[in-house]
Amino acid sequence: MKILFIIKDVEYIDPMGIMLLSALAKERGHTTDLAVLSEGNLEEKIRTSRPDIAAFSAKTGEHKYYIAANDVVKSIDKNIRTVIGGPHPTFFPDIIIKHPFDALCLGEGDDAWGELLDAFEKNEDPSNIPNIITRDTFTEDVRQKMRPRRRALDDLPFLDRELVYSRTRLGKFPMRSFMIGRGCPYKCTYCFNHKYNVLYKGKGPLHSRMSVERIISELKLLKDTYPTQFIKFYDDIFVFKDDEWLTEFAERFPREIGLPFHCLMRANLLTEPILVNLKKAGLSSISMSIESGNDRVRNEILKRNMSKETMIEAFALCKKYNIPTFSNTIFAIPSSTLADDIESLDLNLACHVTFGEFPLFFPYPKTELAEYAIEHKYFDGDFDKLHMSYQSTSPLTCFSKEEKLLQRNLSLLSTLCLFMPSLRNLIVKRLIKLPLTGPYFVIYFLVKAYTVKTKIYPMKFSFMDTLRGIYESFVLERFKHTEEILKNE
Ligand code: B12
Repeated sequence: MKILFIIKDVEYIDPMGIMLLSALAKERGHTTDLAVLSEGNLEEKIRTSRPDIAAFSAKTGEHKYYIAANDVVKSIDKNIRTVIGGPHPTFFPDIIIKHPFDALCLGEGDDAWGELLDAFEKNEDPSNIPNIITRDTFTEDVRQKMRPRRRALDDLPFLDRELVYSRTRLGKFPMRSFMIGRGCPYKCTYCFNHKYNVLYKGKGPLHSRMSVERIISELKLLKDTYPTQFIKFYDDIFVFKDDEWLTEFAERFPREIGLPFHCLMRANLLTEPILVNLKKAGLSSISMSIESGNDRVRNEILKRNMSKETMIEAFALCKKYNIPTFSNTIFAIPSSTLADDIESLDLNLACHVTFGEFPLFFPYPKTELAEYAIEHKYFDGDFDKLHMSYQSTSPLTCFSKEEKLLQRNLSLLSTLCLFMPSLRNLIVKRLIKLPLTGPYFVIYFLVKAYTVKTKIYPMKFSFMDTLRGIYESFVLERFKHTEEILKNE
């Protein structure tokens, strides 16, 4: 069969979900193709590609583009089977009741996807396949549909990067994304992981990862096939402890791959031996989230369970080893105030964070904090209204229009403040009050482009590629920071 993956757009991170699903489909002898909605030629693509199946992988916010694209597919040929999976439908399976998708995948799709393709090929009813639901078998209690978590990650095929690299600018972009494992045992209330763990309760370990051998074989092939200067490991937490796996990784990765990399860590897990091993392996920069500088908000509302001191020490350790840091901090959290957001900026300053982003809290389906926001009537539960990016305006009703302007301005200017800490008082006392969000966005963009390129993901580009990159990332960032107007609204 021919499968057409439909994605909204490409950013600078590889869409690993569809790359994996494409590889799995090819293993079964199917062919795959890609349509990118931002190119604006979906109808033509469907008519020329003539797929048997159209597949969508959806996060909350982008899901609405896929609902609209599904309508286009069905209007052209209702016999094309359409399937949707990913975090949004996993936690909002009702989407299959409201919209004409033929199947929906809950949670991991590695095995369910293959079985679904077999059923479609044989014209069989896929309803009984674990992790798959159809309109006829929709149930509120999706837990009973779940198969155990996949532990054997080494058996998964290498990502089909060609699907995306041959058709988009990612082919030439020399930073490649990779995930070595799955799962996170922490209970942060804004993140999908704690609910994923409830969905999979009793169905396998909370975290699994690939062997070093498996990682190195895939990255070797990747490096030999595509221009590659830098690896971004995108696991929520790259290492949990200083163990044999890490020793082997630190010894083999520089020898057999020899590329600088970035990974994500949790401050309370970062010890000196772990950092020394990561640096030996080629660590070039690291992400560690601060999320909130206020103890109540961080530990009671977000359930981060981490002290300020722990974070300051972890960032100081990175400074000691000369590793630039990237931090994420959430502003406009339910029950918080602007003073809390300023306290968060101050903790970033105390940590001497190299580059930071300060998105606004967005409720994601079924997460504890989204339920809290709905319960307190700060959010009406209509996820279709959400902007695709949490860097736009707070969707909560508990903040006034004036407060939202201050939050946005502080969010943009905090990135500048980390770059020039002496501006802190001017920003906090004066600049955030001015109606200059447009110019602040331009400043944010310039600081981000410079710091990310020189410190966080240092790579070499030709003059023309640098210009093109600046233009393309400006367009992407502008979209993330502005209110979107859907054509069909
Ligand atoms: C990499 C990543 C990104 C990349 C995405 C690149 C891309 N185009 O895919 C970037 C940085 C751009 C990104 C952006 C955002 N992200 Co993000 N991201 C991730 C991350 C870390 C890994 C996703 C991944 O590639 N996993 C590896 C692949 C193999 O797994 P997978 O995609 O989940 O796919 C598996 C299953 O889900 C399933 N499946 C998925 N799709 C489909 C489709 C079909 C047809 C089938 C059958 C099965 C199936 O099968 C796959 C194999 O098992 C996850 C966290 C995580 N640990 O998963 C967050 C995560 C997906 N992101 C999240 C969010 C919130 C965002 C943003 C909204 C944040 C923002 N900046 O505003 C944006 C949204 C942008 C957008 N395009 O919509 C949330 C989503 C929550 C939700 N309810 O949707 C997550 C879960 C993080 C979290 N902690 O909660 N993200």
